[in-house]
Amino acid sequence: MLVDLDYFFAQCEELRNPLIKDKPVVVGMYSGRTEDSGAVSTANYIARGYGVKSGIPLFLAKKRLEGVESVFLPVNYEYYETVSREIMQIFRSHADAFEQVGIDEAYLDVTQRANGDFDAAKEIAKRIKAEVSNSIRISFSAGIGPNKLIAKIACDVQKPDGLTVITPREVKNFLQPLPVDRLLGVGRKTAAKMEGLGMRTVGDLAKFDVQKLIAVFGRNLGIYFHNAANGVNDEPVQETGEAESISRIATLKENTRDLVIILDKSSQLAADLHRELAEKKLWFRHVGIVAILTNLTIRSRSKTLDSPSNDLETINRVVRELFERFLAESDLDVRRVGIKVASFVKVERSQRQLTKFFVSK
Ligand code: DCP
Ligand code: CA
Ligand code: CA
Repeated sequence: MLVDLDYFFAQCEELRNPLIKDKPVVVGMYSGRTEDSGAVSTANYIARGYGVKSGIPLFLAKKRLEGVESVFLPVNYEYYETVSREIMQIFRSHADAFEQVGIDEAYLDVTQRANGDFDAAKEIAKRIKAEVSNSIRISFSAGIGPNKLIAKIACDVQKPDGLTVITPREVKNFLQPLPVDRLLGVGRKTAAKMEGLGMRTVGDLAKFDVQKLIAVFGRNLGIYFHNAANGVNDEPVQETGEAESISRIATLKENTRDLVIILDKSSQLAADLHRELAEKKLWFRHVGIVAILTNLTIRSRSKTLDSPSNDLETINRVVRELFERFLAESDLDVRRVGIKVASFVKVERSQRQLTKFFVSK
């Protein structure tokens, strides 16, 4: 089963302010340069009715909603993560194996508890829907299929609050008419290439000679495309662990090479990032920076610490060191700055390690 929370960021905003529910709600990533610069993160379904969707510029969204009483809000990622964490806990409790993908999506292996029966799996989905709706008041869509690939595509069939089941017998008819780009891994370029070879639908791809596919796309991709088009996919639902890194990024008010301005922004990011570290009780061994330059190239630098740390001063000190070195090596202005910490150690463990370290010395 693949579950995907409906219009997630916007639904979270409706959750904490139900009064906005009847209006178009647009959540935007404001770049901070001018009042309306930035892009739409997501929008509720009322706003989508006016052609507002993820990725379009905010000024365009404003234009499409001209004269309509609507609500524009900035992204509040931390809040959405709290909501997501609570829901994911519920999802996890209903699965034999659980794999979260991104903030609003997860795969649930329910094979065992449904006894391999698709009607039983559908009942499980209904129970989860009721529980999430009663306790958190958030809706989601679910797709159920014989494997992850089918579940994911099935989930997109009906939204919001959808529930679509594709049994093994239905797989072929379900996939055949879909355009090739509905398969994970088929982007615009690949789709164009396939179209050039006479494949427009997944059915066309399924019938296409696998050796020819391999000749065009290479062995791994060729076989993957062939299998996917035939509904064959045996990737297991993989239990997900802790995040591997935590990062923050922001746009500077102006393009600059001024260390003071850059450090001013990065220390704000560091403070915010450090709050998350403290909350998750994580120690880190790795600090990094990224700089996105005026020509939009991305540069990064990082440093591994001698011993794990959990303090804000360390982050700021290393970030300063890295930016000083970076600016000495590059002569372009910086447009966006980001910081990252990684190689985590859980606090309980690192304290024990540190204690051991002191005792043995
Ligand atoms: N998101 C974003 N920018 C994008 C796409 C998505 O910031 N270009 C964020 C906002 C979304 C969240 O990720 O709420 C989840 O993305 P989805 O693609 O699942 O889209 P939604 O949940 O918003 O809508 P849907 O109901 O179609 O799932
Ligand atoms: Ca979603
Ligand atoms: Ca999603």
